[in-house]
Amino acid sequence: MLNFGYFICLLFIVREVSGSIHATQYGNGYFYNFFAGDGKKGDNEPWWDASYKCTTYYQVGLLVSITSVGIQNDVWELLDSYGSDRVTYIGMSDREKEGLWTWVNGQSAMKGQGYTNWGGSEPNNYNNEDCGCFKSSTQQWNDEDCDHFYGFVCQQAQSRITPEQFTTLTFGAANSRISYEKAHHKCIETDSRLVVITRDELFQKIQNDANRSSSIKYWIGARQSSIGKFTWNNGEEVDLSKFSLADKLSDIKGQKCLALGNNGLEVHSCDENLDYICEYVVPWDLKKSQERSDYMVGEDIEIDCTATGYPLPNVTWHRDRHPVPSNTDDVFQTAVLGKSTLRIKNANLRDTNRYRCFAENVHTKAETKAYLDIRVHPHELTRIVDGKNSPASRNLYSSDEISLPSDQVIQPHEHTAGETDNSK
Ligand SMILES: [Ca+2]
Ligand SMILES: [Ca+2]
Repeated sequence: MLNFGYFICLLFIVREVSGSIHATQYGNGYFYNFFAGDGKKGDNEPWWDASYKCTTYYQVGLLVSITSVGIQNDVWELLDSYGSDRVTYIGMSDREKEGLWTWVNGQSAMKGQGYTNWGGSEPNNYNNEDCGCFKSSTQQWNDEDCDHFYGFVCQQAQSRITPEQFTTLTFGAANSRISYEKAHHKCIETDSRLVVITRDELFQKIQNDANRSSSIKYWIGARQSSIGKFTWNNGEEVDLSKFSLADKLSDIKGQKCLALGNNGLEVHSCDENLDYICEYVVPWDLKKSQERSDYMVGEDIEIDCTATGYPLPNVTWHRDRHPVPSNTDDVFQTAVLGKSTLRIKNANLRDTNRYRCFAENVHTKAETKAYLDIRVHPHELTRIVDGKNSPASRNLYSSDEISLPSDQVIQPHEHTAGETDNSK
């Protein structure tokens, strides 16, 4: 058995631990990870261990610093479905100096200095409490003992996440070397593909490991096309200048495929029998085509949500925790692999809601989501009151006809207020 047979993504191993919760989310330019356990099992940790798990063990940033109402909302969105009695560690403490509350990113968590959301009489340092928690029951913060076992939320700038965090590599058995075509199909059998090495980081990662053995060569996911160029199996052209090719192309008969050898990339006849490396990628990098929240009655709304991964993820918009239908005329989604478009035709006040975008593929071990609050404002209603013409619309409700979730407050649109004033 070869050493690198154990070269498996850490995140993947941890996700397999029974009795543990792992949820991920994108929002406000951050990637959030929530880890928790069942009782003291899984990922419930004292505060310092939680902090260590974010930075070093899972390598997904720092314990979350809730320095804005947007981040506060993201954290609640992440925790909301995991019970109202939950207490979760967040990235603040006054361990350095009693009473001086500081986020792990260095910003102040003191009342009156930027955004805070402490509970009524908190922080009260009851029996010398030095670590910050998010209480799901109130969605407010409390200081608690640092040695309790709680779940925790990590936060990483979206710009700093890398594909390698989401990629799991598997190496073919060393004693069963096969042709490129057979290796290609072996990977497909496990919903994987021959590895695509378009980033130096992944190349280095594999190369470091492959160097431990002397003469093993691996099929990777690139071959020569009919027009002579080498193409990765995701369609991208191979940048051969990045690699030092050991062999002259003209010396090789038949169709040519790329392999990874001891000295880097090599060209071989596709019929040779070599080892191989498969990869799969859990869904990540959820992106919405726009972050705009405020719309006026009568507008057409169209928002894409895209996700990366291999196999390409299924992406689905939800509203009220149910999938948005695909077969209706006014509010619907159209999905292709890796992307779904939320469409709201001729928006009305009832379309005000929280919309969630989920991504999953066959390898998903955790919930990956982003969300968007859409608010539709009664602009057209004001224009009728003003005696002006209004476009034909199915949406001319008076506001008292509309029942909204209690947490949704419709604010008058600024533009509307200005128009009303001018007409007087
Ligand atoms: Ca304290
Ligand atoms: Ca307290």
